[in-house]
Amino acid sequence: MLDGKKSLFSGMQATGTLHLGNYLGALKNWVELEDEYETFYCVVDLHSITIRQDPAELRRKARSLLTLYIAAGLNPEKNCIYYQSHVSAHAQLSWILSCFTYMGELNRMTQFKDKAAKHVGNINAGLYTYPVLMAADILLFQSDIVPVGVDQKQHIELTRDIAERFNAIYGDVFTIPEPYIMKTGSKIMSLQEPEKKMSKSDENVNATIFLLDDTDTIIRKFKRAVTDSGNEILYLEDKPGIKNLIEIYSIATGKAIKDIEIEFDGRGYGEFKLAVGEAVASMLKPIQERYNQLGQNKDYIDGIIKTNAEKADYYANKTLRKVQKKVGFPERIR
Ligand code: ATP
Ligand code: LTN
Repeated sequence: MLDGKKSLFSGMQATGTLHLGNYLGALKNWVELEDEYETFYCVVDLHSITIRQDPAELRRKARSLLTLYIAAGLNPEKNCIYYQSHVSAHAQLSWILSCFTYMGELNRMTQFKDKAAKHVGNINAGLYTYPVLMAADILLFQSDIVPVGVDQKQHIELTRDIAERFNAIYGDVFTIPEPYIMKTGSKIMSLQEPEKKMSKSDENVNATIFLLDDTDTIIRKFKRAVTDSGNEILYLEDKPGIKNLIEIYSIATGKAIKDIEIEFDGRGYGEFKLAVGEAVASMLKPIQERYNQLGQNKDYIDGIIKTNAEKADYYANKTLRKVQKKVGFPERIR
């Protein structure tokens, strides 16, 4: 809760280009929450450097991501969209919370295990304490909910544990956040290996639909999507390839899964894949057009970056000051 209104925080890393999983699992759902919540959507550039980045590329990608947030429909007048590195309270609270997080807890984080396995040459302490910084992000804004894909659930559970531990010692300092995960779209699978989630860092480009892919590329990737044995369009657990495509088509068109099965009864995989590709391309087209327009409007984006960082900084520091006082840091003399 912030100033009597429910609040929420979510973020994405400024690495790679956004893909359909990021959009359907997270971003698309964010757009519907602006009236009910005080919202904070962050480009989490501090998290990005847990993997080695090229500085110029990181800056470019961070700006592109922030622009995509707006292009996807987040109104920057209503939603606070900003860079994590512009609000120093994130790093400050993260340090304090790291003193309330056990190594045993961090050892259990599956994202750490996955990333450590992928980057054996650079298993740095930041990669390990990544979830603590994420807890700081969420708790700074007294978030009631955190809209994410299902892969982030474990991090939010840890955030709750840290917040409860802190509150048990110092009183009611933090709101305890709930994960907000959609039933459909919260885990979009790779088009090439449908038992793996769609990911930015997949080496096979055909596995992932990027939000800025053009129509031909999107259709080509869907045509090449790996499907299961058989030829029927049915939503079944043991047919992960076609199940994933049905789910994507359902969200892209707003049609119910049952109706899709009826619509494509007897029509075969080839025809269905083309329909999915076309539906996704037309869902993404307006976002791409808006993204290109916004890219030409430097002053407008700069203005948003400035004013929203100030707003985020104000709320974040309110919580940070409270925490600093609770743990016993001396008050500032003004
Ligand atoms: P990487 O593949 O490099 O680990 P990522 O694609 O998982 O990156 P993140 O920046 O970690 O991207 O995730 C941003 C948001 O998108 C999070 O809320 C995450 O849960 C969601 N998300 C990521 N992948 C998927 C997916 N395949 N399906 C649904 N949601 C997803
Ligand atoms: N770890 C998240 C990104 C992230 C985030 C957050 C999401 C960083 N801080 C706070 C929600 C709330 C990911 O998607 N990989």
